[in-house]
Amino acid sequence: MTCFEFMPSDLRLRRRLLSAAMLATAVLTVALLARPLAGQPPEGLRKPALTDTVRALVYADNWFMLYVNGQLVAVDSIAFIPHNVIEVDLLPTYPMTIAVLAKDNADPKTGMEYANSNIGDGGFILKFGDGTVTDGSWRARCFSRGPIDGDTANPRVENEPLPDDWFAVGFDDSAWPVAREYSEEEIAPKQPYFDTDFSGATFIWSDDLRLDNTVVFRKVIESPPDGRAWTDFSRINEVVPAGPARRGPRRGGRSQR
Ligand SMILES: [Ca+2]
Ligand SMILES: [Ca+2]
Repeated sequence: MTCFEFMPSDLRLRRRLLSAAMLATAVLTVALLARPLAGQPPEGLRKPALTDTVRALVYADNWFMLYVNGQLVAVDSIAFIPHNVIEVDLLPTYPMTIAVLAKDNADPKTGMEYANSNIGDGGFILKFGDGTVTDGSWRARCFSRGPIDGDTANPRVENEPLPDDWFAVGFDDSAWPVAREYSEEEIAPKQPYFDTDFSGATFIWSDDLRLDNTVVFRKVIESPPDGRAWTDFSRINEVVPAGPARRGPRRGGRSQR
């Protein structure tokens, strides 16, 4: 016989309902605590290694700056010549939004180079270690062109300001034209390009290789082109990484990163 049997029936019913509600609340609380909430970083995320990175190869005629997922990750260290290849390592996160500001060498007032004696050509090519490459599916929008009509005797330029957020992940480029593909013969790249493996990638620019001097390229890579399950380390600073205990300074005084 329980104490409930001495109580009025409606009171016993309320007590039982209250007990059931408390038990259900406890079970739900335990269940919620036992699994990570949506949007929280996974527990035990290991520290990334260089093997988790993709190598980015970029050749621009003449200069570029590269944003990945809204972050500036590379700037061509040589503004004009010699033509060079920039290589950097990236931790990939997908979808991956790539945005590039590319510039041909051109006087902003004439669109010409070499003391306004010549109209130079542009050109851009990119290849990532995950299989990402430039091709005609990229967006390409020209923001500075000249000399208009190729008129070198009376050179004029047309400039448009860049949108403030041209490199942002959520920037709407859907109304932009797609890039035009160019052959190696049309671009005539210099030796550093041939010393680098750009196989599978295609040179791109906007419609006029000679007169379009400042071009923004954008592309969203929805998933790894190589199909590899790349680990997303974008939230590594929100968790304590799993891994061996941190060691003290090595001989020579340099501490482990
Ligand atoms: Ca030009
Ligand atoms: Ca050039």
